[in-house]
Amino acid sequence: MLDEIQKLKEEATASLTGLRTQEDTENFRLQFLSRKGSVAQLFEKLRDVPKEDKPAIGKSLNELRTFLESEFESAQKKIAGEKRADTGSIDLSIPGRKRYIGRRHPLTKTAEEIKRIFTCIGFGIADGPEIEDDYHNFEALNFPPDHPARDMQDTFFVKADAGKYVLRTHTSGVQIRVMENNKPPVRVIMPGRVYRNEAISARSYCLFHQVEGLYVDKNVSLAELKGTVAYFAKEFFNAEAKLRFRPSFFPFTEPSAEVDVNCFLCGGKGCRICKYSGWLEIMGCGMVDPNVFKYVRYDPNEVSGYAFGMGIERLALLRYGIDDIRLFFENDLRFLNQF
Ligand code: 2U9
Repeated sequence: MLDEIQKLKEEATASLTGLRTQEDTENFRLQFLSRKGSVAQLFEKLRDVPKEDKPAIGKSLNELRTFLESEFESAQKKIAGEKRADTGSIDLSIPGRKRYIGRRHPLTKTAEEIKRIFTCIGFGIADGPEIEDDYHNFEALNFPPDHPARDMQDTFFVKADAGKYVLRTHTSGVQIRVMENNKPPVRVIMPGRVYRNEAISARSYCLFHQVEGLYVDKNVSLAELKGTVAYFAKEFFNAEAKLRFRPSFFPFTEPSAEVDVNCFLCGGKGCRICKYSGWLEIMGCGMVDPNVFKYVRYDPNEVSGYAFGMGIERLALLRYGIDDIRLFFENDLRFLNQF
């Protein structure tokens, strides 16, 4: 019986090496491993084996069956794999799928660059609510009660509490909160989203992003404001940037100015981006109005400060030479993939 087992093993092994098609494998299964196959027939014969030989022969038979089943399974898998490749159900010549690599939004990149520039010279970063109360958005910033910015035409009011809460029109309310909660010196920037009730066009959108800055301490001077703004312009635009401060007016600063940088595209000769003026407006700034200090219980005789504000969209438009602010909000991948 042991000889028969050995013979069957050799026969089956030889047969396994010749399997090529699925039909071959099925024939092999029928011949050796089915209920009436050669292995099963040997198990039948086990009944007639003398009792004392049964354990050894039974063990040998079991080993043969396990061996053939495992070899059969491998042969089956190999043939199935070859078939799939042959028949074209997997086309190995198709180029791989390109992985889409995400990237940062141009506004995020611009905001991160502005934050880097100011944190390098000791400014902290503050954050506050987008739904702001009238006090922090207007009153404490020295806006008179009849100021046009308080009008429905310019500001989004939150309906549930008409008149009391607004979608913040600037991040300045955060500076008020910072001063309410901290003693001077204060040196922070406030990046964030702001809202204005304006007609949507290539130049303006109902929401945009600002970075405002505030420095309050003893003896802070206009010269320090100019130095900080010049440092920013040289870092953000180029080291040769020339600046122009034009007198302006804001309720929260006195004196106030708007800042222009010489056009980095045409070098001041005049081009489409600078509207042929040679200058690009980049921000507003000024010395904090003493009235604002009174609202936060700082003594205007003890401290002074400067503040500035810039629109992130405007700086990104200038930096990347884009002419429509709406592109930043449409999330068209053909636009975003260029950054
Ligand atoms: C406090 C005191 C003063 C922030 C300032 C500007 C000038 C300014 C505009 C730039 C373009 C807004 O985004 S924009 O439309 N901002 O010109 N902002 S000074 O002054 C402050 C803020 C807070 C307590």
